[in-house]
Amino acid sequence: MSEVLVQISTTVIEGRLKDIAALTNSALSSGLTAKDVLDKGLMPGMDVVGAEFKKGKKFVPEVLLSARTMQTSLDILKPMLAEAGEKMTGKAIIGTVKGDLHDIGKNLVGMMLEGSGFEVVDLGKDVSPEKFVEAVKKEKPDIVAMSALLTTTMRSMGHTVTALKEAGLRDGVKIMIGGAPVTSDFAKQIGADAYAANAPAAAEIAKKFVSAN
Ligand code: B1M
Repeated sequence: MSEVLVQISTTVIEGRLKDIAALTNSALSSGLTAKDVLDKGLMPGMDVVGAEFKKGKKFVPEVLLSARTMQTSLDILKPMLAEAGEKMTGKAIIGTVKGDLHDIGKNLVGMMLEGSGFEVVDLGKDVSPEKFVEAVKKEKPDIVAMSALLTTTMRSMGHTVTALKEAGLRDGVKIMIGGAPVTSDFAKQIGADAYAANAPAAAEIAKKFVSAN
């Protein structure tokens, strides 16, 4: 594999934010495509970060730095990917549910999804069921990802599933939920399709959902 792609992977793994733009530009000027940089440089790097996080070898601040490093490169690549009509893995909308202002975990999940090739529409925090419904109508995503960090706001996840059902949109999307107080049992209880314990798990589950389509 091209040396510069190996360097890009390593730079993501090590979270060397200041080096990634120059490396991305150098890969592109050497004739590699934006898709090469994404598939053979950024994604393999982020896969390693996800695996190390799962094993407890990397911690949240390091993962965030790697995700930001990847994001910086993606910002350069995105217009080229769009121009080349490259198909993304899928489309996801993500938000922290109504009443909840915690967004660090949600941002991490969003970045991991982007690192797995998803187009991510981030609705932000304190997102009402109605806003999720509007966004599903407008964006037509494959995945709806919800985050909640408070026991008091978890119930809004259920309200969102109900609102999507009432709007006739439930069957067109896969619904994933996560956040510290959330469990797999709770996901079943509210009729979500999956619970993800952390950002790499969310990305893995989302990839499985779209590849099963
Ligand atoms: Co708040 N807070 N907070 N807080 N806060 C907690 C969550 C709390 C556990 C602290 C405590 O009491 N020990 C507690 C909740 C108790 C409960 O309900 N069980 C709490 C409380 C009570 C509150 C307030 C009510 C405090 C007050 O004002 N009295 C208030 C509520 C405000 C509101 O939301 N309406 C409040 C406010 C805040 C700050 C604004 C100060 C700040 C948030 C800043 C921000 O997010 N921009 C804050 C913070 C930072 C925390 C703690 C310290 C850290 C949360 C965090 O970012 N963790 C937290 C205590 C703790 O967890 N140690 C706490 C790091 C993050 C990477 O992890 O979000 O769990 P996490 O995300 C993980 C997974 O959960 C999963 O993947 C992520 C990465 O692997 N995941 C998903 C998350 N979302 C996912 C979505 C998915 C999949 C996976 O979709 C498919």
